[in-house]
Amino acid sequence: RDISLIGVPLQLGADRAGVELGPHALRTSNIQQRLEYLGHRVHDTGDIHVNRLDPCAPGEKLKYLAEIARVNAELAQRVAAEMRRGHFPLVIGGDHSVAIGTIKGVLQHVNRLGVIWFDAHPDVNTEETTGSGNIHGMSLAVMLGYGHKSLISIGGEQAKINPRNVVIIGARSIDPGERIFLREQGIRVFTMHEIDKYGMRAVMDEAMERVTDGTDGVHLSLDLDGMDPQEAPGVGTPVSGGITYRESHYAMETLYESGALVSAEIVEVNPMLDIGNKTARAAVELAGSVFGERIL
Ligand code: DIR
Ligand code: MN
Ligand code: MN
Ligand code: MN
Repeated sequence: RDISLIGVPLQLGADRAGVELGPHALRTSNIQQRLEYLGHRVHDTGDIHVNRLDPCAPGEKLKYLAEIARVNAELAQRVAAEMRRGHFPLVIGGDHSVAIGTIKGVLQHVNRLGVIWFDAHPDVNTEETTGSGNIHGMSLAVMLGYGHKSLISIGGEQAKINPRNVVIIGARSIDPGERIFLREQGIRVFTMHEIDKYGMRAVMDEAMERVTDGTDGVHLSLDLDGMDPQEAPGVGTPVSGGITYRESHYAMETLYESGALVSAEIVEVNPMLDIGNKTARAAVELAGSVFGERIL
């Protein structure tokens, strides 16, 4: 398989320094070599340029909106172009607002897209419900057609995903407004409670059924804070009680086996908050499992 790496050194969506170093950390942790060892051809297309901005006004509800919209519009074009030449787009962030550009780009090629959202958070806030004003907490809502016009219009307003084909895995920090939104949209959320109760195997069985039901492909949105902070401490918003190292790999291995994956992003790795290089290393190891690495 041809895989195109696209780096997005964006931190404006998290409004926290360090996550812009994520692409560099994943590269120096040998993500390219790891995937090439599995037999893939990896094309590193470099980073998308992000402008440095002055801190925005306090209390802002859509912080750094203009630059985040600009970067994601460019990312959507880059992703669409890589898919046009038959490559699998693997976006490395950067904060989770980059999901907007990735998925909008994928939707130029795949009409009905299933989405696996691996995350401690559901990221379904809007301008109305956000407490932080951070756009990385809004990206899944945008993909469902809710949010600021300058974000939902990227790649066309009709480019969105069906809530029936979205699953969230690992959620354990959900804002009050998000709870209402998830219920209204009927999104299947596998919180840590469901993972405890049924186990990752049963969760992935149902998850894969949902995201492949009537779709033409599946996107993986991998936020490293979905993993337990003991395994992935280098994230901006750690929440204890997360997905274990093996459960995470099992989920990635299942995705690979399905053969349905068409695109992916790995986000929220923050080397400035990491212990050693543990989180970037875990991210690269998970990427291995996503692309076919097996123990035996
Ligand atoms: C919180 C945190 N729900 C927010 N979201 C994060 O700011 O909207 N998402 N950290 O990954
Ligand atoms: Mn090629
Ligand atoms: Mn997230
Ligand atoms: Mn998160």
